Amino acid sequence: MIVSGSRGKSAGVDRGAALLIVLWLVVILSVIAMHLAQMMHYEARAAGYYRDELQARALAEAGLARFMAELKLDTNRFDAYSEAWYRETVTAPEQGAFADSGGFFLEPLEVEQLDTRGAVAGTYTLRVSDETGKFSIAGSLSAGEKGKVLVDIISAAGAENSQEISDSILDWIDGNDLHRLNGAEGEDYYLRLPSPYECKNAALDTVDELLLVRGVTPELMRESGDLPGLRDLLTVYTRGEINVNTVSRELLEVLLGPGSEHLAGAVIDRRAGLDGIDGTADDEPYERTGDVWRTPGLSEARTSQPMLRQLSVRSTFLSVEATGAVRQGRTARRIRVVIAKTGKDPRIVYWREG
Ligand SMILES: [Ca+2]
Ligand SMILES: [Ca+2]
Ligand SMILES: [Ca+2]
Repeated sequence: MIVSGSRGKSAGVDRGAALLIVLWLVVILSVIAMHLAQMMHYEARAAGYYRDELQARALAEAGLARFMAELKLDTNRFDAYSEAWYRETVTAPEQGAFADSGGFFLEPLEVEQLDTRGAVAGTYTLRVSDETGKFSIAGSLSAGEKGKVLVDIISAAGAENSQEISDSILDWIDGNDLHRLNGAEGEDYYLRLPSPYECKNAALDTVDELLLVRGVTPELMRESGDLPGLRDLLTVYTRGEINVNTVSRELLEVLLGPGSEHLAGAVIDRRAGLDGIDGTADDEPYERTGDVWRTPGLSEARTSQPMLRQLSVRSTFLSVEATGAVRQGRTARRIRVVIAKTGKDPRIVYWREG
């Protein structure tokens, strides 16, 4: 009896221990299951983000492809924002735009892409600016002539030390180490900075490289209020030709010289048409360079302003920023390109994503 009694007791203890072990196992398995579920949730979310990014990028590429296709159809001998490659892809006239913008600030047109179920999957928007509407730092002018224009352009962008910045830019791109009166070279400036670097002494690859030059600030590079930024006024792509159909009022005034606001206004008013807006159906772009010189007062200005000889009616390089967006813009991808419009077919000469 005693034996069977102790047996019964020990069986009870065994059952208790087994129950405890089972309970612990349940707890441990639950923790593992919860952990796995959480990991799957995170992975599903990461896959979702990845899918959104791929979709957004594909939309940006689609917008770009659409633009290139329209550009290929352009076979006439002048270029303006009133042409199909701009109006059909970049801006809807009814969306309105600001006058005097030279086309740079037009409201972008959002093109909705429909997925197979008919729900809106995302949008792409394009912003285009004509590099031929800007002043070329790489142009073939003499350093003296270039410097004169640069001083005025940098002043137009709102800088007070424009002579110093202009000299420093010319020192940055010229091949020697002799600094101009207000300039800066490696030995006397850049190599003495807390984080020193060499003066490039070679041509610029992008306009943003100017941020390395003494005196050039991020504020000066971008437009603010009524002031244009150096990005809107300068280019490294063209050889100096300037398209009168896309040049901004600010740059045209610099090229025409002091007191030329009326003359610049006459040119811009004619090309923008009755509504005063570039890139709309009523525009009257200059189709031949000869037409430009028929503007009263412009031929006379040409003799005193040699820079005006660079005016043309064609675009040779265009910058395009294509943005694809999904989920009401929560995920967006941007592609920036520069397109050469010089040969038979347009071709991309610069590509940057991010
Ligand atoms: Ca054209
Ligand atoms: Ca130099
Ligand atoms: Ca117009």
